[in-house]
Amino acid sequence: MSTAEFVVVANRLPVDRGADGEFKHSPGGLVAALEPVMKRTDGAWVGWAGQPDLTLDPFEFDGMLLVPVALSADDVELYYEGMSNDTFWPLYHDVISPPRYRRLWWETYVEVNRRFAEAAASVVSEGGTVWVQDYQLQLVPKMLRELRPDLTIGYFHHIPFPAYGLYSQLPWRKQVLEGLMGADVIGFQRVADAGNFTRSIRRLFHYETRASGIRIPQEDGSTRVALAKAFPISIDVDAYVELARRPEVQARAAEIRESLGNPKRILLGVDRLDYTKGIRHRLKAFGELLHDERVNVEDVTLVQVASPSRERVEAYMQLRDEIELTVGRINGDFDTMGHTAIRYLHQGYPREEMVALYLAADVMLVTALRDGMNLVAKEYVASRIDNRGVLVLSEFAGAADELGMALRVNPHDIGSLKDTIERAITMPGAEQGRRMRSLRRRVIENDVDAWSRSFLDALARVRADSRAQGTR
Ligand code: GDG
Repeated sequence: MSTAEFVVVANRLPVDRGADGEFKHSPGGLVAALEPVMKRTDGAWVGWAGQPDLTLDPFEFDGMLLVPVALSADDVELYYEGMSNDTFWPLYHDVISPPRYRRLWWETYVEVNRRFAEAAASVVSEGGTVWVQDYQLQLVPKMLRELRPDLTIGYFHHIPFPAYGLYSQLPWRKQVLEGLMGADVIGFQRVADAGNFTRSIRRLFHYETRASGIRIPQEDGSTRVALAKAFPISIDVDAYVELARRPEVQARAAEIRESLGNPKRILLGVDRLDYTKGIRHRLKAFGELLHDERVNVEDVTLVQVASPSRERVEAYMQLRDEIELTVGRINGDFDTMGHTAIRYLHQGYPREEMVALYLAADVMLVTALRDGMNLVAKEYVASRIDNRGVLVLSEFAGAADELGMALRVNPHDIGSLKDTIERAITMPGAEQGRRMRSLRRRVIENDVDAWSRSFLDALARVRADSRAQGTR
């Protein structure tokens, strides 16, 4: 097999396999983020093709070498739905839903991580660079370093890293930290996440941690330095601006408003249907505003896109039932023949439609209870080329660190959430413009290309330093 100097390892390959067996680009943000680097470097991407029990040879796709890792139906259930989505996901999102700790899930997680590490080791060239993505693969950095000490290894954590008081619940807390410390650079969304991580290292390993890095003692008596730092992820701003400028997308935005009965204000929520996103809190606040007659169904409509997600995990099935019960009750109480309170859509849409929705929405509601970054907030801002619209943004989303001119809110405080939504609905155009211009500057300066460049520059620096010190 041919080898590559730069390799990305992620749970999923950047493609979806259609019913006809043909591969198409999958629309995810990570693909957009890494595509430019992949093309520059003739890179390879190691990941699962998305279907259980499918064994495929490596193949070329759009200038990248794709290296599929096979997962059995049992692996999907135990490593992916179990350990990743029912243990790490709730634990790392501050136990909003109770994490489940199952030894069999953990054993499969270790096994599958080893498979990813071996696949990466087999494809990366001597002295090459591997960039591991996210919580499904936390053991890969260490496994890879053991297999290939010549490599430079980066890891990026897309979700929050919790405080030690919560993290310490994890029965395998030391193994996971050891896995991550196998990387030269461990990237997080927020400064607070990097801080939680290094505090856990100090508590469990007593290693010295400084701004310049964690000092990890090696068996031969030397010290290896690993950098843990925040690199807030972003979006392909130009792609959203380009879509927002298209006349047909703007026409579609007008059509959406029309089909909702031209309400004075449209509120919008766009989330994977996930308990971390605060959809229930948002619905509760909106329902109470209608009940209190602070908003009127003739004037204001909430559009909630809740794209289907992790539908085989119990907590997600329950959440869907609760949300749909709430939406049904609110609509039953307040709808008129011509106007609906909530237009609820449990569907996924093409990106053009998402941008049309962003353009149609006067107020974007991002009320996550915990979120690594939240790209929807940035996509809304990027799409508002008219410098209008109001972003209501939870302080528990990583995006809140950068987007200071949003209306920031604590979604647990329903009273204040209601006040903030009302303030957004009634905000004068001049104030909207002032805030949106400032938000747009932030998002434009810090797009996804800047994100990947800053991470890879940091990785290159650590590599140069460790070579200079002869630790590699
Ligand atoms: C994880 C972290 C972090 C959603 N519905 C549709 C659709 N989407 C797109 C959005 C956005 C993406 O999915 C969701 O990204 P988020 O950042 O909001 O959330 P997660 O999926 O939870 O992502 C998160 C992220 O990783 C990156 O590091 O920000 O904190 O949890 O791009 O637009 N896209 C289309 N149709 C839909 O129906 N086309």
